[in-house]
Amino acid sequence: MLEDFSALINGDPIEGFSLRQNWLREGEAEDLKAIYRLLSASRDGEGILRRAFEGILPAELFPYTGRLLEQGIFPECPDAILFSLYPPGISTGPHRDAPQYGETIAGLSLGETATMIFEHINGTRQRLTAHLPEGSLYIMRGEARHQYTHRTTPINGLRWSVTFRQLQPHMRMKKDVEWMRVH
Ligand SMILES: O=C(O)CCC(=O)C(=O)O
Repeated sequence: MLEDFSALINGDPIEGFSLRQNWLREGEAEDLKAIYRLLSASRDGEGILRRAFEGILPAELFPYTGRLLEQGIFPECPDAILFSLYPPGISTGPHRDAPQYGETIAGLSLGETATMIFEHINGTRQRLTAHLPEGSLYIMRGEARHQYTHRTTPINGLRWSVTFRQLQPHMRMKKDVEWMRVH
C-alpha cells in the first residue's frame, strides 16, 4: 500500500524519525484492543492506564515483535512493551525516553488519531508534528530519540499506544536476576 507521509508529517524533517501508515494488517487493531482488555493495567500519575512488560512478554504480542524484527526496524527482538490507554483529554507531556532503553523506539497507535509534537531540546523553533492514525507505527532513533522531546496532544476519544523498546544489556541482566529471585 502506498504511504502518504506528506499529509501526516509537517514541519522540519528530523533525522531518525519516520512514520509508517497502515503498518497493522486488517483486524489487528481490534485484536490488540482485545489483548489490552485481557491485561490488567494500572493508572499512572497522569491518568493514563498502563501495562508494562519487560523481559518476558505475553505471547499474544509475538506477531508484532516478530514483524518489527523481520522488517529490520529493530536489530534484535524488542523485549520491553508499554501498552497504554489514554482516556479522552489525557495525553503525554514532553519527554525523552529513558536511556535504559536501546537506540530504537517504535510506537503503534490505535483508536482516535493523536498528534505527536517533537521539539528540539536546545529551545530553537525546530519542530515537527506527526498525525498518528490507527494502525500507524512511528519509529524514533538518532536525533529524534536524543535531541528532541516528544509529546502527544489531548483528543476527545479513546486512544491506545503500544511502545516497543529494547532493554540495554545491563537492564536485561537485572530483570533476569529479579525473575530468578521470585521463582
Ligand atoms: O502516545 C504515544 O504514542 C507516545 C507514548 C510515549 O511517548 C511513551 O510511552 O513514552
